[in-house]
Amino acid sequence: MLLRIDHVGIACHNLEEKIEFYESTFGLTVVSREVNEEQGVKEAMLHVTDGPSGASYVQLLEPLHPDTAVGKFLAKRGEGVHHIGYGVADVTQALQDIAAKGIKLIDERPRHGSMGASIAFLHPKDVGGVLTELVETARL
Ligand code: CMX
Ligand code: CO
Repeated sequence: MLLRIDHVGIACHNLEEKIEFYESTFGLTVVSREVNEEQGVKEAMLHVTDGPSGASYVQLLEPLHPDTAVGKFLAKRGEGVHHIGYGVADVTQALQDIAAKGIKLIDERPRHGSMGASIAFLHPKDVGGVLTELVETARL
């Protein structure tokens, strides 16, 4: 069901500072910057590599307000890995298959993610403490 690691989501206080760090330390390149009001984030995707089933990225996330998913996470745990995003061919189908196994979904239906992707989150409590995102890449 999982095609690849699409991205690792990293929570930070200052997006511009973290972009500079990832660029200068690892030589990564920003391919997209977006504000996603629905998810409560200002974010950047940095390209890591291309594989047979698509690309992989680092997703840097700064909260728009303290009372958001990433804002609450930062207050509780500080900066660090926030979630893992896995590539899937069909996010609606994957959600249905995973829900049928009794795993709690955060999103019953896909939402809009970075770069036109359709995304959905699974609850960390049912995935061993890992907030897990499913990503269906936008078709060109
Ligand atoms: N990873 C693992 N556990 C997490 C977590 C995370 N990122 N965020 C919260 N939790 C845990 C908390 O530690 C807490 O555990 P305890 O009950 O043991 O203390 C529990 O989940 C509840 O946490 P909370 O702070 O009360 O937060 P909420 O329940 O309000 O929200 C969650 C938690 C996961 C449902 C919410 O963050 C969410 O809906 N996330 C999905 C959307 C999202 O993260 N969007 C931003 C990224 C967008 C993108 O990738 O494009
Ligand atoms: Co993500």
